[in-house]
Amino acid sequence: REDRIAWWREAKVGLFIHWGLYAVPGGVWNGETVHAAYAEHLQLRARIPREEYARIAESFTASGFQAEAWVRAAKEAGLRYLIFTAKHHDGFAMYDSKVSDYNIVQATPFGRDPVAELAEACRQEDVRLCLYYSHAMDWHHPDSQGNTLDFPGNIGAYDTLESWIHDSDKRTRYERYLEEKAFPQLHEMLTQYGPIGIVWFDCGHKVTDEQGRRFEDWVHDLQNTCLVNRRVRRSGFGDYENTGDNQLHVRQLERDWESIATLNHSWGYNQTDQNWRSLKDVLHDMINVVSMGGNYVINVGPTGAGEFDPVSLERLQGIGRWLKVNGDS
Ligand code: FUL
Repeated sequence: REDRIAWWREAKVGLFIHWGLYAVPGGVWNGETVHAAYAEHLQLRARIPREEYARIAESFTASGFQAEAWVRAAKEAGLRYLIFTAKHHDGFAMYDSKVSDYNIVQATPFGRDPVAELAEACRQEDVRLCLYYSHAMDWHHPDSQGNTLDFPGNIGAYDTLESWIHDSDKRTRYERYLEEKAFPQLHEMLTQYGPIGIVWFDCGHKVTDEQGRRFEDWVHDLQNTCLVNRRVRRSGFGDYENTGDNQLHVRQLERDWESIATLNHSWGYNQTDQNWRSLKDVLHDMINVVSMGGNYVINVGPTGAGEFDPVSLERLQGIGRWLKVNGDS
């Protein structure tokens, strides 16, 4: 583990990119603003039936997507690793997946594989490619959590699994989702794109210790150098700790840890969220976190067209200017 985490300790700051089908509606559904801070949760918040949500893919042209532009923006900002949402809670794979045809290559007119293109651009620019994978929740797979009304008390993104864990039928179904989709997709992600820096799991409060451990081992068995974050299950799991969303510090400073922050309120692109944090505040938080020994990861939610919005770009440039003068390399 010491060898595995050395690059990450040195990197200190990274870039999160939340990009998926949700970027097209950008927080607005049928002309109405869905009052969710998290535009990537639109499907759940607006209670959009699976088949209807899936149709967003038909208008996903991503006409402005250029992997090099994203990676260069990270590099110029001094951010040395990039975490890309390979699959978020909506279950849509943003890479070429043979396991499920609910993926960007097969289901959209765009038809390209952004992970392959990002992997290449990251190699060129010497930025570590890391992949976010929503293992615990999948709102498309019929047997997963959080998507259907037959997981009572457990349909929201924030409930824990205890509400249904004693129901053997639901447990069996959930295991089926894990076997049919989650593990095989991780296998693809870790064998198709060369070395991956981190598999960044999320919502580990919805899996058991045993399932969390299996995910962790699965990643390390496939790529021994790949890190796993603690959200694979809970505190103490994975190679390092995370804060909650937009929180600056963890409670246990003895382990390596990372703080993640959005520039407005949403992670995915939200056309109505103009509540941008100032460059000064972002720099202040970054310095605060790094000086306490943590890593700081800043999030951008590109538009449906695949472009960073001008405000995010400006913040990234500001961070780059500051790090050039004050950073240690
Ligand atoms: C949360 C998710 O539910 C959000 O959508 C986002 O991905 C954030 C980084 O983690 O728990």
